[in-house]
Amino acid sequence: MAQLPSNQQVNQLKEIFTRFDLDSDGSLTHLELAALFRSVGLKPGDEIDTLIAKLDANGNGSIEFEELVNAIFPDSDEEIFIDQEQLMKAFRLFDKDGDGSITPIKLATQMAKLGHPLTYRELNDLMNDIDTDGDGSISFHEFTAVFGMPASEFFGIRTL
Ligand SMILES: [Ca+2]
Ligand SMILES: [Ca+2]
Ligand SMILES: [Ca+2]
Repeated sequence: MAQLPSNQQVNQLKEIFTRFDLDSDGSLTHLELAALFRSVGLKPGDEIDTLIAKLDANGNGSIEFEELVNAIFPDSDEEIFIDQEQLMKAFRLFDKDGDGSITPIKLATQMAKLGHPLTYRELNDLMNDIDTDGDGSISFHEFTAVFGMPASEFFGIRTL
């Protein structure tokens, strides 16, 4: 059985990825891959096209971090990507004004934008579930606790 990548391995890969993602758009293009090839002493050529064709799972012509990880650790699970950094990104998605808490209104607004409008009752239930200290808003800590569970899919966010 293949080993799942450790967080450290994923982080190392992320570092490499970030270094070569020259325009920081979250994907490696042909040009950026060529730079990566040169840095490890390989001559970029047709191999890059072959590589892209092989790794580009969603067919958009460039390599996203997930595609790179899936290629290097084929048995890795998506859940591995829900690390602190990504949780923070997801949190900020809801916390539009950046005050460090998600109020019911912010939650409802963003869920509607994501195509999952909530009824008043659903919103209430959700708040009750997540707002464990009962102060009426969701802190990052509370948010993290929920995303650590399979219920994360409830939000309709898998990889950001
Ligand atoms: Ca890029
Ligand atoms: Ca792609
Ligand atoms: Ca709270």
